[in-house]
Amino acid sequence: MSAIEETLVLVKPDGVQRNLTGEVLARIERKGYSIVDLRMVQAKRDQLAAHYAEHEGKPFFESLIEFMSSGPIVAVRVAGTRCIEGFRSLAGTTEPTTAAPGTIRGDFGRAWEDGMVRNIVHGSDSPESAQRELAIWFAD
Ligand code: RTP
Ligand code: MG
Repeated sequence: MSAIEETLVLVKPDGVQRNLTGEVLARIERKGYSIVDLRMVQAKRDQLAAHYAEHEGKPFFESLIEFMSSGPIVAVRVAGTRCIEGFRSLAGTTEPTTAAPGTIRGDFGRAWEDGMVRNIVHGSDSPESAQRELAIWFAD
């Protein structure tokens, strides 16, 4: 039997700015996962650097941090059996142009002229990532 997991979902600045927060939350709830906690925050650089530590040094790292600081984000603590993998499936693949229709990124994301990947949501990719990331965004 699989244990109930928790995962971190972020509605990124593009998702908040386009009024897609409710859409993302509705999809989480319709899937059958629980929203356990939720907050809107203006991300600080040190939080983003910690959150995206695995990407430090990559060509897109600085622009990613800048994008993620460009407006408020919504951090969501989500619970459910196998919800880490389940939310990644709801989100779709990283690149929104080719993300499958029916997924959040496939339905609402697209390419932008500046080449920046704006893909509406983040979801933790493993139990270890989930615990590490939840501690960053729900620190107090
Ligand atoms: P996330 O962590 O945000 O849920 O996305 P992901 O697992 O699907 O993708 P990941 O490889 O972890 O990349 C993190 C975020 O960095 C931006 N990115 N830009 N080549 C690029 O310009 C590029 N590659 C990644 C995206 O915002 C991606 O979601
Ligand atoms: Mg990732």
